[in-house]
Amino acid sequence: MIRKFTFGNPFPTEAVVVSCPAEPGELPYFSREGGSISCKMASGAPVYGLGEQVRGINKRGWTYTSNCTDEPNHLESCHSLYGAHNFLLVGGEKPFGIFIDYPGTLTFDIGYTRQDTLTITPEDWNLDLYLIEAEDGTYLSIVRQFRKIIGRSYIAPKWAFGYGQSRWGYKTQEDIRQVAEGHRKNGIPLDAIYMDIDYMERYKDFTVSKERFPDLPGLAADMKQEGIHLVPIIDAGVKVEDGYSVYEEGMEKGYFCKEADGTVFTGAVWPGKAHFPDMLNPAARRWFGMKYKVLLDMGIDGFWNDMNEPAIFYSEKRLNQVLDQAAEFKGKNLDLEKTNQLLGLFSSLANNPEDYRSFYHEPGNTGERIRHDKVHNLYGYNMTRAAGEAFEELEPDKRILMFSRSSYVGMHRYGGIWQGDNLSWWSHLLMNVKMMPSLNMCGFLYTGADLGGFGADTTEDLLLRWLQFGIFTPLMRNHSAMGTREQEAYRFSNMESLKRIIQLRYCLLPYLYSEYMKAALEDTMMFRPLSFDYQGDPEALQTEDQVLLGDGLMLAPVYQQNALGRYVYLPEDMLLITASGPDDFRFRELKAGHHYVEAAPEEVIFFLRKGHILPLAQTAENVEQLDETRLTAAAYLSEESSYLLYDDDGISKDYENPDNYETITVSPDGTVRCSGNKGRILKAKVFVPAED
Ligand code: MIG
Repeated sequence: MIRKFTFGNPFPTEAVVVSCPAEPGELPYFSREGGSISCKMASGAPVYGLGEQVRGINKRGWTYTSNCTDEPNHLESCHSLYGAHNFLLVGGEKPFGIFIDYPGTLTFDIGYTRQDTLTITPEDWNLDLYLIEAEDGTYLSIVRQFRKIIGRSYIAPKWAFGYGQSRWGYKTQEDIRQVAEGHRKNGIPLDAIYMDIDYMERYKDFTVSKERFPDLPGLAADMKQEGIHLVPIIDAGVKVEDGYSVYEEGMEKGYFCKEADGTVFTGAVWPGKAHFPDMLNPAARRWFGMKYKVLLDMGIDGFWNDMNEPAIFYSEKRLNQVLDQAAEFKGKNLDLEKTNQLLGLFSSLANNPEDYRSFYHEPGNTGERIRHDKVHNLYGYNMTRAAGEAFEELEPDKRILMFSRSSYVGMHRYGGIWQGDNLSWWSHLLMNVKMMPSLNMCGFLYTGADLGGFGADTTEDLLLRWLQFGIFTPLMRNHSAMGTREQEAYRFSNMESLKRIIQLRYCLLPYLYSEYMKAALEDTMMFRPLSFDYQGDPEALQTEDQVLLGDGLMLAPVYQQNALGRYVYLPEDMLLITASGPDDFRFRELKAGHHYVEAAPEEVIFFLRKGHILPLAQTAENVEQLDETRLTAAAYLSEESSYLLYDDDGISKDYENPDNYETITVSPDGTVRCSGNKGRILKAKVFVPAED
């Protein structure tokens, strides 16, 4: 059951798409004091949610702030990342969900100030609050009800489930061809190459550098011949430059955010001085979205939206103030305090809250304005919505790949997200694991982290272990920052192992795609904490480094350097699958309980649950080449069981077609059959659980 409570005069974020009348009267569960609401958390009860955030799957014991931020370190001590996903699931005797639909800064103190108390504090009380009670006592029913009111999650084209290679540093079309060649020559599968900011002419959105990419349509066509899609980046800020049509049109039509006195706000990002399109204004949004056509017309069919918190390196005004203040230090003897003051001046330039308070949006066509900081968390959402709405208009029957850095609940309908600028740290591999279920709760299904790590130098063992987790995430992209060690799979002495793991991804695709599509179409979660399926099992509740994936899998990634295995907790008997490549699957039954499971550097380990079936394909060079008519169904069962396979053409939007569903049925004696008329030929590999 969902109950809505409205306070003050909320800004219409359009996060919720189902109309839901607000209740009069007191808010249950919570007490309100000053500007906060609080409730007690039962001892040991988990609190889940918040999507893209630091720390555990269970969020208890820290304080988190929804304030979309370009946060380059993702340290345990930070409070905000790029997204604002204000949904929590509070466990206990009577679990409930809470969604605070509020576009400004919002703090969730989850047992930080007082261990047993949850306190939620918005900057003001103009908001809608949704309380969701479990229908059948399960955590999943809370999530599903929430997901139902926020609308169906974005569905990516199937090719976007293949392996992608990216780097901030590919500068020319020759560089792109070399990346393709590096993969193809070495037999490493590849479906996408990402183009970072250097493809543009002086970092201007919707332009292509004539010197470095003289023929993008030709390049895109050649790549497509090899089954590779090019995916360019789009930045939020529009360069200020006379003669640049996007800038000039935006100025003419008044589509950029303005300061209080009506002058257009200037902040600096990559291209230097830039203006920020008013993504909250429907006319400006449509205008910006339609610009993607320039690239669609060149044969591009995927994009990533960056810097849309929006990140601001500095504002013109503040920079001048800081330079004046800094000049006062000239010729002085700077002691520690003075040195820190000087350094502080410069470090205060980027993403300064004062800058976010100095410009406005015009969300309606009424001329009424709202100050940016009050709706800050909606900017990235609406940039991606701009693109999504335009794609709907320009390419109504085709899925376009889209994922964003910044997001708010609601954006999940228009695109996925990548998990931002992580570092090549082992701890960030674990963070990637933990973020998956939290993001799924909030509707973000198409997601993944920069595999191998974005900042800092990766190592070949880290990349290998990270890929061993990345083969399970919908977005599987290797990305790294300028200046760091090159990290394409073919750069390393363990290339053969890396390649074999990437090949494994393609074997798993029938399962991964089915689970993704079912999660999207049924408002459910592809990645779940163990406690969702084993509610009431205290050890499952405490397990933070294993996750359930779809119908029948449990993942237990190795995330420590030099480890040759790991401890795994099995809530029930499971079938251990150890694989080093597409032709090497080994199976072993393990009893419920704790085990040390070996995993040599080149081996990934994961588990098939009792009564479940895992369809596996032969590997392929790319998604298009994948032959899904021949499948092997690995099964762990003692009585006949079935698996619901979803498949479609991967590009059009006929999701509801019943032909997309087939049932694979496997018996303990090894017979296997498949409903539907797609002519699949199945083999079964059945493991019958031993009697206790
Ligand atoms: O602040 O476009 O998160 O993926 O490579 C750097 C350059 C701007 C941040 C993105 C990252 C991308 C980078 N961008």
